[in-house]
Amino acid sequence: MRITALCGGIGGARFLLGLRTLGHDVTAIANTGDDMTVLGLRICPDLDSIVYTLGDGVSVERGWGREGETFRVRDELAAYAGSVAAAEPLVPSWFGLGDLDLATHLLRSRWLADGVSLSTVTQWLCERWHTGIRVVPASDDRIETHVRLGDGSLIHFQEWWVRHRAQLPATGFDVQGAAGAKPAPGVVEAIMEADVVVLAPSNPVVSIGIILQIAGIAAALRATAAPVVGLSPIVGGAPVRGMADACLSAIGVATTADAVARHYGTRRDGGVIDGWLVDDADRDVVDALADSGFACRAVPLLMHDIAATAAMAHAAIDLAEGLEDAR
Ligand code: FO1
Repeated sequence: MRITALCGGIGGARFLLGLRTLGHDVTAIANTGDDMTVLGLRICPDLDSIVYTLGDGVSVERGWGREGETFRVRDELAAYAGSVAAAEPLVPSWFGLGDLDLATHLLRSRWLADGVSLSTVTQWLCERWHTGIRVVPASDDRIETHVRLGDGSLIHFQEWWVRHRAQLPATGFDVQGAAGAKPAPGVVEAIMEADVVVLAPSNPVVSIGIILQIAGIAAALRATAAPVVGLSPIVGGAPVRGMADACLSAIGVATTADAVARHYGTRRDGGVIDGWLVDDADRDVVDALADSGFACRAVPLLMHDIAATAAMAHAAIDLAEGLEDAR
């Protein structure tokens, strides 16, 4: 079957590892709102988490960057920033660029500067990492998520997420570049021609939510003949990983499996999903969501290992297959 999965970084990458074992023809559409330029290098955290994870090169402990990483260049940059005034503003001391990771950023930045699209750059990187599935950025146009703080100021998502651990109260998220951004080549087709579309258990606001802001993608989800099924990234009232709760509260959505489903909405009511998987811990919301038109099931949603993740992916596809041609 042709499965198209919308996903963010760490959680999305883990989910793809399990989905890949089912042997379907998978296209992953990845968030690029986390992207940032550092010292002239284009950093694409979610794409890199996915490619490194599928390529078995990721630091499993961190979920980002490389296994066996060293940070000698980062420390050398910090030494410059600490002693040369002109260097200080260029070096984000809170953002650890690993030595192995730098090879990816150097090549990607050179190719982008030569006019190669991010899609093609990602395809080339996948050739080394043998990802086994197609990995496509949601857009080839540059978008960057910025966080609106209480005082109205904006900071880059990475600074909010990494430097401040999402502890600065946020009132919203502005995606710079989203207005003119187009879906990357093949993205709309991957949604329209899929047998099943899956929203991975990624951050619903700053990962999936950013992908949905790119013109044409939410419309494709609403138009595709394929059933659209999401997996809750919230279990028992808390994010499984990361700080989705801080993102959800910034947009006034409760941190529950139920609230996230309603935030996405059923396609019948103008939303983007038909089905929704919640963890067993949240089985008490299944009936209410079913009454609201969601095809809903409670299954184990913790990605302990690849087998558990594969079971989640299978449950999503099984739920999708049970749905009529949901239009
Ligand atoms: N996350 C951190 O918590 N600390 C870091 O220093 C850090 C550096 C970093 C460098 C490259 C890269 O691709 C990702 C990196 N991340 C880091 C993860 C990144 O912030 C992700 O965007 C988030 O984890 C959310 O997906």
